[in-house]
Amino acid sequence: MSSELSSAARGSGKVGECRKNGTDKRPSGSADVGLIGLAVMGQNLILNMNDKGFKVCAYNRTTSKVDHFLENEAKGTNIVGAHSVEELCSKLKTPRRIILLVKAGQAVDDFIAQLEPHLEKGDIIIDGGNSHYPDSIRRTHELEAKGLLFVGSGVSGGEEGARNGPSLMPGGSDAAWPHIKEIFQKTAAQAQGEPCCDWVGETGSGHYVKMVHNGIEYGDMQLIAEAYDILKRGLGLDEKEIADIFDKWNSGVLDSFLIEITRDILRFNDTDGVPMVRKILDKAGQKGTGKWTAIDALDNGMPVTLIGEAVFARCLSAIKDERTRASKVIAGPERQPFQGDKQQFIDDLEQALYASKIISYAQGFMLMREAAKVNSWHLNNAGIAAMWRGGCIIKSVFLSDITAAYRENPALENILLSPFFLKAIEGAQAGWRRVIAQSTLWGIPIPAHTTALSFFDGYRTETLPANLIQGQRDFFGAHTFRVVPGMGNDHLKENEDVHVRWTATSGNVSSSTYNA
Ligand SMILES: *[C@@H]1O[C@H](CO)[C@@H](O)[C@H](O)[C@H]1NC(C)=O
Ligand SMILES: *[C@@H]1O[C@H](CO)[C@@H](O)[C@H](O)[C@H]1NC(C)=O
Ligand SMILES: CC(=O)N[C@H]1CO[C@H](CO)[C@@H](O)[C@@H]1O
Repeated sequence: MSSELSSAARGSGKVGECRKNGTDKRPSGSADVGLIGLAVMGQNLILNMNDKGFKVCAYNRTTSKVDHFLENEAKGTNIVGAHSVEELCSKLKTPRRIILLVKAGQAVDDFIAQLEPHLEKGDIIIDGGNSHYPDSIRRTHELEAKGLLFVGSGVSGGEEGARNGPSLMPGGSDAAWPHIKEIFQKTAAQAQGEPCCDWVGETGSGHYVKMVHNGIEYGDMQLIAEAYDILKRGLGLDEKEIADIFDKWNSGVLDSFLIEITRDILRFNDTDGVPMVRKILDKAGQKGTGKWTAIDALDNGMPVTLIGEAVFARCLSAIKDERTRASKVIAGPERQPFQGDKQQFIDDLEQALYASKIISYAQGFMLMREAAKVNSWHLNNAGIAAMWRGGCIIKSVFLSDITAAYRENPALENILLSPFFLKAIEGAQAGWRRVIAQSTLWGIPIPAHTTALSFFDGYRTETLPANLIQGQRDFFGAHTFRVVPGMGNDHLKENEDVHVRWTATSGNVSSSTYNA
């Protein structure tokens, strides 16, 4: 319905013209911030900002929604409404701050185009939706070219977070931050007396960090599910016993929202007294943000293996019918009852989950480090960890330790190299290996835990077997290789791409030579 309006707005060039001659001042008003999109998230965020003392102007394309909101949820508040984007813009203080909470994709571009004619230089459009970060990079450049400012902000915590304090991850036009800082930081969740919101960095970095956050969420969930499976099928515990273990873990190093709700889910019975979790079909869904992180990791050549495995584990769960058929045909190892010390094993499992989680976050930060390099972002690592401490699904005590590690050493190459996490992994390592060995013998799949340990063993290894891979590549494809420093000679030159005649029929030229 808005396509006519938006193409008209796009073609008009009105914003540029009015700014060029500098005369055409747009009418402005008294509201601190505007918000477009009155679905539950939008309504809750408005109510939250209102509670924090900001005057919000609400707009929805279906204007009856605005009236309904003002007469119901927003009754008796300072919230005002608008029936058009023009009216919305005229009710805002300058520089105007407008938050879009609409469906990611074309709807965001359409609203930006509708807003442009009613905006002035320095006004700020904030996309709080689930946009893919390349769109936010593009929108930052497009709006800055027109004298406007753009912010792409990750918003995490769902409807509940939006109402009571989400984790907010804004990035984009740096010049926008001083104008939105107070609203954002007051509206966000607070953890240890600090807001779960800070400036992330340039262009699409806010949405990028939100994407990685979601990927990490996939990883945390998969790790917890694997621990549950080990307790259930390995140790043969029931829901209540497992819930008690999660309850205990929730006051230790694993203290987090996801551990807490796992306990509560396991304790939840259906009306007939049967634990609800038993009645839930084991087919996991996904909306794509975990997949985006995994794809981005592949694109950037970063070994973010745990998130990748977490996404694939959901894919494997989804082919339930095929698994059911296979389960009738393919036998695993005979499941021996556990012989050892149960409590020791449960403690080992806590350490295994903790160590694997450290690896997952280390991988996530490695990915952000690479993305920062590729996109010329100056990412605020300590700030990112701090933002995730509260208000969002992955909130945990653990994130305070990551925050501390980056605050202590902002140039920290990898959290695994920080004194705190070196010690943590050292303490966890033996139990971690025992749990993985035992689960493998049981035939219980724990892809996230095993990939974490394999990554760890690879990361701490100076010499990997990639020498052989390079030999194979040169043997069959003349792809060349580099010589180990100190082992060169006159036919194997160091610091050069060299090729060996592996057989009498090997070519004399490397593939790079004949490609040229
Ligand atoms: C759920 O049912 C179990 C028995 O199956 C019982 O022990 C437990 O107390 C019940 N939990 C709740 C929260 O009612
Ligand atoms: C490779 O080069 C050597 C010496 O330059 C020559 O004798 C030989 O025939 C070449 N082999 C092939 C497969 O081209
Ligand atoms: C763009 C926009 O404002 N749309 C929202 C208006 O309200 C309805 C109902 O809550 C939402 O579904 C729309 O997304």
